[in-house]
Amino acid sequence: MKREELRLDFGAFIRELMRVKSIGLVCHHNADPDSLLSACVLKRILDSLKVKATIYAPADISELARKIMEELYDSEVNVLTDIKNIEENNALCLVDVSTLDQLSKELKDIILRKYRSKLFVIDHHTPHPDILKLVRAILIDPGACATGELVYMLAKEVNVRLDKRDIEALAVAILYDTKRFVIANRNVFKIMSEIFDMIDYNKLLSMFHKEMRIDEKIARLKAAIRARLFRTEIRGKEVVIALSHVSSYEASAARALLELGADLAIVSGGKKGVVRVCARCTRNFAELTNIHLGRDIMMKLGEEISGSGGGHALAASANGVGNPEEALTKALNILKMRIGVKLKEIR
Ligand SMILES: [Mn+2]
Repeated sequence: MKREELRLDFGAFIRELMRVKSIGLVCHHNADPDSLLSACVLKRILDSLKVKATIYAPADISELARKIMEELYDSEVNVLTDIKNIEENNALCLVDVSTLDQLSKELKDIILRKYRSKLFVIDHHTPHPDILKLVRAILIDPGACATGELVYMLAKEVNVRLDKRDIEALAVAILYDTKRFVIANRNVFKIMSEIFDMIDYNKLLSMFHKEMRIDEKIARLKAAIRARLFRTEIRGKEVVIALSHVSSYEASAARALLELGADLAIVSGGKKGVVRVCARCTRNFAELTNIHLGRDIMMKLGEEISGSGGGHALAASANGVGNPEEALTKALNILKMRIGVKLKEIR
């Protein structure tokens, strides 16, 4: 199957699924709410069509996804994290998976050995060609915001009535993948308007809330108290940089400093000679300075602290040995070299 042949044919997809006696629905590595809840609702659709479906989350389930699934379905939906019996299924359907690399090596081998032309995919990412060579039927729309969106449309197209829990599960999948509608499209709002009277919107939103551990709260507050601040002007725009240290929760502390107003936050931490440094910056800072935190700061810092570092443009970290305050000074020096303008410390 070629890329050009991606077109949404709900009828054909379900017809092919109904020819299968038993199917394993496979979530991606560290299954998120979109992957897991889409699989749950897809199973309920298949149940009502008398197709035996089993859900697998072989490389585990994210904490949030598990929590929400339990809140919605109690213990009614069974998800297997063990794949020892997965080959009993006549076919597999990958849910929210766009490349076999999102699965374990073991499962990838099983698919390549046993499920050529017996693979289904329902997903909203651009598929990797490795998958398209193996599929029997697909429902892939890279323009969709969540797999939950496609599962909802599938249920509607094949006239399967979903109950309140299923509708809420799909709403959560959509809320999660759209970052509460920050990334959305017309169809997302259309679906939400269709289901809005059936869901308890505030309850669903509150499911995303996770109470922070007391240690994490304290680490964030200590990072704020101890922060050294620098200001500078880059291409006519003033920015503020915060440096701090904590004993744990460096990443969370760096995010907290950004939320408080820093354009760049670097937080070091660690105990017993092991040191970890995390950096976070705003997109605005990255664009102004052309600094990629992983490549330009943390990779170098990793070398300097006899460890390794790297990451993304806006979020990166380094691990090594030494003391957290020295590591911070090293990070500051790398930054000074790279930024090319004077940093003035705010006293
Ligand atoms: Mn997704």
